[in-house]
Amino acid sequence: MYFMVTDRFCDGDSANNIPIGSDPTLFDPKQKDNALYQGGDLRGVEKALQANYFNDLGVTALWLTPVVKNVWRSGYDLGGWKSGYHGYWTQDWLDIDPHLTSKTSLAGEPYPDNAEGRMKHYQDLVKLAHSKGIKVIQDVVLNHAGSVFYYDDNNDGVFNVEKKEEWVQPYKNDGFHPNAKWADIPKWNAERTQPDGPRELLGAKIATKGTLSQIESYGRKGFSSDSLGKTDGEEITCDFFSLRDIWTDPKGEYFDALVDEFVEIYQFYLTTVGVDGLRIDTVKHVHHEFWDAFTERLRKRLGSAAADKLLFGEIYDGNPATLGRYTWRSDWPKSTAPDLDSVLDFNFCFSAREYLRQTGTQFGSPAALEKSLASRTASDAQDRPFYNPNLGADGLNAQQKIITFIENHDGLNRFRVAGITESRNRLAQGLLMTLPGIPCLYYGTEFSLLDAGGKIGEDGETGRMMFFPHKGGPIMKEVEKSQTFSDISKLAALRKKLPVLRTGKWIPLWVDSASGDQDDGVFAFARASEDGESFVVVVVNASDAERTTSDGDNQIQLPASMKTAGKVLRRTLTIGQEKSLTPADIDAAAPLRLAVPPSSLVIYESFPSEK
Ligand SMILES: [Ca+2]
Ligand SMILES: [Ca+2]
Ligand SMILES: [Ca+2]
Repeated sequence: MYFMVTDRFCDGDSANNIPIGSDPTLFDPKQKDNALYQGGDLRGVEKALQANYFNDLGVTALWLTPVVKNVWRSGYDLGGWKSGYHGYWTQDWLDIDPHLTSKTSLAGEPYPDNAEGRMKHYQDLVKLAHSKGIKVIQDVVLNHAGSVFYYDDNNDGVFNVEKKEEWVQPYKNDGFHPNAKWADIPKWNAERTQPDGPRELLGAKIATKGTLSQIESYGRKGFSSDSLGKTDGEEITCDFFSLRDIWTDPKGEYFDALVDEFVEIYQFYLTTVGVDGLRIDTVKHVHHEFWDAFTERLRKRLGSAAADKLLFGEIYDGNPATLGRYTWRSDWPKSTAPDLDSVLDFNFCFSAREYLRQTGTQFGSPAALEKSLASRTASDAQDRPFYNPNLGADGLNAQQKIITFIENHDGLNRFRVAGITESRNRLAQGLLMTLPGIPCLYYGTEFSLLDAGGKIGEDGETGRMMFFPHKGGPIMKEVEKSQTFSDISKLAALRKKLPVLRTGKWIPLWVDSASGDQDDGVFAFARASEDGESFVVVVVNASDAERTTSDGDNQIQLPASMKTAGKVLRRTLTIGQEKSLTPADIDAAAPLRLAVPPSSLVIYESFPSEK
C-alpha cells in the first residue's frame, strides 16, 4: 500500500489551486508553508498512474487522504490557524473538494462544473488505478466534521473568528453547550454540513436523509486540552479541537439514523465509485457500538461484494490490546465476528523506530520489535486474542491483514529526519517489506525524502512536505532511478514472487549477541509456509560493522517445523552492501553462521539442494 497526503504529492492542475470564491491566501504558491494548500490533486495522481510510477515501485493499493469537500480554514487546531489541505475537516460527505478536481478528464473531456463533475473525476481516478491493477482506499472520518458550527460565546449571533472561545469551548460534563450555531463563511467553506437530503450522483440514487445536516446530530460538548488523552469516555464525546464531534452514543436519539446515513454514503463510494476499502480515522474517539452497527449494516448492504472491501482503522495507540479490541465486536464473547477487518499497527511503528531510528550510526534493540510481532497472536487477560483470529469474508483474519508502517502523517514525523541516513531508511523499508502484515509506504520514502524539520522524540507534522514541487525538487523519472526506489521495487517484486513473504508464518531466530548484555544490532527471522516446505531467512544488521548471526558455538538452528533436510539457503536479495560474505549455498539443516555486511539486510531463499 502507498499512502499519500494528496495535496503534497503532485500538483497536476494549477487551475484548481484557488477554487472560485475561496480565500486566495490559503494557497502557498511557493509550496513551503505546511499550514496552507500546496496544490497537489487528483490529476497529479493520475499522471503518476499513467506513467506507471506506482506499478514500477510495486505498489498494489493507494490510500489517499480524504477527498471530500472540506472546511478550508480553521482557527484553532493543533498549532493554530491552518487550512484544510489534509482533508480531515469534512463539510460535505458527498462532494469532492474542488482543490482536488479538474475541469476536464485526462483525455480532455469536460466534466460538468458541479458535484456530479467532481465525483466523476474521482471515479475516473479509481477506474484508471484499477486499469493498472491498483486498488484505491478511501480515507474517511466519521468521528467529526470540520468547524462547521461555532459556539456563540458572546451571544451576538456572529462568528467572531478572532475569539478562541467561539472555536473551542471547555468540555461540558452534563448536557450540551446551548450556543452552537451554524457557521456561514463561504470563503472558508465553513458552512452547515451536507448532504441535507437525497442526492443523485453518477446515475445512482443516494437516499441520504440529511441527518448530518442537523445540529442535534453533533455532540456540542466542547474540548479541554486533556480531552483526547483521557480514557473515561470524555475522549469519545468531546470535540476534536475545533472539529465538531458527531453524536455516536448508542443511546442517542439519532444513533440509528446516523449509522444508516453513513452506510448510505459509503455503499455509494464502495460500489458506484468503486473504491476498494476504507481507512477509518479517529476510531478510538467513537463509541465502539457505533463501529459494530456501522460495519454490520455496511457489509449487509454490500452483500457478496463485502468480501473484496477492506475496512481498517486508525487507533493512535501503541498497546496491542487496545489496537486489537476494534477487530472484535464490542459484545464479545457473545459474538466472535470481526468488527473492523484490520487496524494500523502503531505498535509495529514504534518498535521498528526504537530499533532503527537512533541518531547517527547508533541503533536500538530489536527485542521490542520481536515482542511486537509476537503480540499479534497473543491474548489478553480474559483469554481473548488481541487481534481477531476469525476469518473475515475474504478468508483472511485481522492478524494477516494488519497494516504495518514505519511512518505516516498521524502525528508522526517521517522515519528519515535529520541524523537518519538514507541507507538506514532503506533498511527500515526492507524490514517493513519482509515482516508479516500489509506494508504501507509513506509517499516520498521511495526517494528517502528528508524531513529536515523533524526530530527524533519530537513527533509532529513536519513530514507532510510537497514531494514533486514545481521548482527545485525531484521529478518522477529521477526518483525511479534512485537507490531507494530500486530497493523497494525489488522487495515488492520478491513479495509478489514468494507467497511466504506475504502470508508465511513468522519465526523469530536471533535478536542479540549471547555473549554480552550489549546488543550488536542483528535481527534475524524466518518466514515459512504452513507445511514448512518453503521458507526464507532474513538477517538485518543495523550496525556499521560486519556481523554474523553467531556467537561462538551459539548459532541459529532452524526449528523442526521447517523442513530443512535436503534444502539449501541461497542469498536472493540484499538491501545495503552487496558484498557477499557467505558461501553461495548454505546447508539449511546445519547450524547457521550467516554473515551480513554493515547496515544491510539480506534475504536467503530456500531451494532443494542439487545432488
Ligand atoms: Ca492543483
Ligand atoms: Ca459571537
Ligand atoms: Ca467522538
